[in-house]
Amino acid sequence: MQVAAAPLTLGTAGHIDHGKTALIRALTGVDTDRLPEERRRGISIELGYARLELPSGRQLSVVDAPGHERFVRTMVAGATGIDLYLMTIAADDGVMPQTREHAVVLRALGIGTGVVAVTKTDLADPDVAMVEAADLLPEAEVVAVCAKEGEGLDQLRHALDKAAQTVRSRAERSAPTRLHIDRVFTIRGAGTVVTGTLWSGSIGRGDDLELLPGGRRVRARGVQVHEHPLENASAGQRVAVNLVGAAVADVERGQVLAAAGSDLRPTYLIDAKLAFVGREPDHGDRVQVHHGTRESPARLAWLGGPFWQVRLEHPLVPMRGDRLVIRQIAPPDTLGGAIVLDAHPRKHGPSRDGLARLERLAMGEREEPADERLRETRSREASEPARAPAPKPLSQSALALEQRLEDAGLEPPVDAELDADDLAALREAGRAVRVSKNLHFHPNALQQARDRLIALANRNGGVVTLAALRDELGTSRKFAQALLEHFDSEKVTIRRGDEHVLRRGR
Ligand SMILES: Nc1nc2c(ncn2[C@@H]2O[C@H](COP(=O)(O)OP(=O)(O)OP(=O)(O)O)[C@@H](O)[C@H]2O)c(=O)[nH]1
Ligand SMILES: [Mg+2]
Repeated sequence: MQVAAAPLTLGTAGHIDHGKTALIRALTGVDTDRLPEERRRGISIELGYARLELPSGRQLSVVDAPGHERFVRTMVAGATGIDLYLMTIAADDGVMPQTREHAVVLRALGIGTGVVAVTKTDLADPDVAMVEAADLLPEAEVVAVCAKEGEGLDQLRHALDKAAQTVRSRAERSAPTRLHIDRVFTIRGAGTVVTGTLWSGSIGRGDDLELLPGGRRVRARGVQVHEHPLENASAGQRVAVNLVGAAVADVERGQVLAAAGSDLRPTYLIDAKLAFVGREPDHGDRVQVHHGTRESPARLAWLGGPFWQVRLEHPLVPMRGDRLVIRQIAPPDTLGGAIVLDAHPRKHGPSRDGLARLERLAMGEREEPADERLRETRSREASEPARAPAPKPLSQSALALEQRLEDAGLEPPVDAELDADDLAALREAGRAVRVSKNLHFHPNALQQARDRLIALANRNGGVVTLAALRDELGTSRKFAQALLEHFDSEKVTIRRGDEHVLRRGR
């Protein structure tokens, strides 16, 4: 008798045009390139979904990722929560940049089980690509296939079955319910539906749930897996949840759907153990951090050894033990990954005690709940953004104002032209920064100004003048003056007469 194997999710990976979508279609009959633009351009843009039945009877949820270098962030969002990978390498092309980058992403996410398909064997001899594949992903079985002629597909199915047997299903681990939302849409007569890979826990009809960040309470009106309604969906598969209590406009991709009243909270600070594939970043570097289907720019503050504090510009919703993917912003590239050790630390730098604690956490040591509560209080006192553990949803007018500030860049309107309440709400949410008595800047604009000021100073022996900064930013004297004073007060620079000197360590 066939015992239903626990659900697992398979994610594709591989360079653009290496045959991921064609292979999934050959295996499942589903064309995951469903957007008109995808069909016209012949490339995948969004994540695609299908169900795959293996020879053993095991069902896999499949997430088909795009390979284009501009869509690596989409691939990361798709790869989050998968249990095993299917990497494709075209026989006529071999290992290419996104083959490598996707391999780095999979490592960073801790996904160590999968199969490599060397594709398009009708076009070239697969031998070279098979050797390259074994080199890049030594743990994986390598199978030569031709999606066009159907060769190698049975062998690939068996290889996937074998790999799946070695993965422990998420449904067997006890962990709080978490689904990282990758799509939001409406179904006529049903209302708002969200989908995602259920990381952990289960979602059943009637469950009380919460959307984070924001904290909006919702209820599951219905649950489906691959278009089949279920009473209860367990972790490890693609799940669609029909929500009561939220309109489509209230939900966004990147939010986390969690059990109501869970311990999950948004955070702007994370202490983590980082691992890089190449050069280590410098203290203070700005990077892009991906967690679940969410991402944010962040500064990396070195804490000693492999430990860093990740200081985020937008909140993420991680738990201890979660994986982060760390990417370079320009030129975009994946630098490595991280394991979350403390999802709610206070803002701190390196210290002997701090380092010892992180080493203990990295070894898997548990902390007493009392210590955690103490730290939470301290973190709320010490860190500005952490003071608002669940940022209130901003009003439409505040969001419009944020857009206006962001669009205005380095020449924002004066406060007198703006709604004071909306401005205060944005300031509280960290989405507007008071720079002088009557000027607020968007944090992104401020970040850009800071980067350019530092670069300018570094080109000029560590010194900037008002005139030089004004020319560098292409803005007026008024704005450059306000920014310089702000950065003096932020201790980026220190004023010496008419010059502003970059502080050491910047
Ligand atoms: N000759 C031949 N062509 C193939 C084979 N598999 C895929 N192709 C072709 O290669 C092109 C790219 O295939 P896709 O499956 O779209 O590649 P992909 O990896 O999904 O591409 P992205 O999602 O954009 O990264 C298409 O024109 C396919 O028809 C194969 O086995 N043989
Ligand atoms: Mg594709």
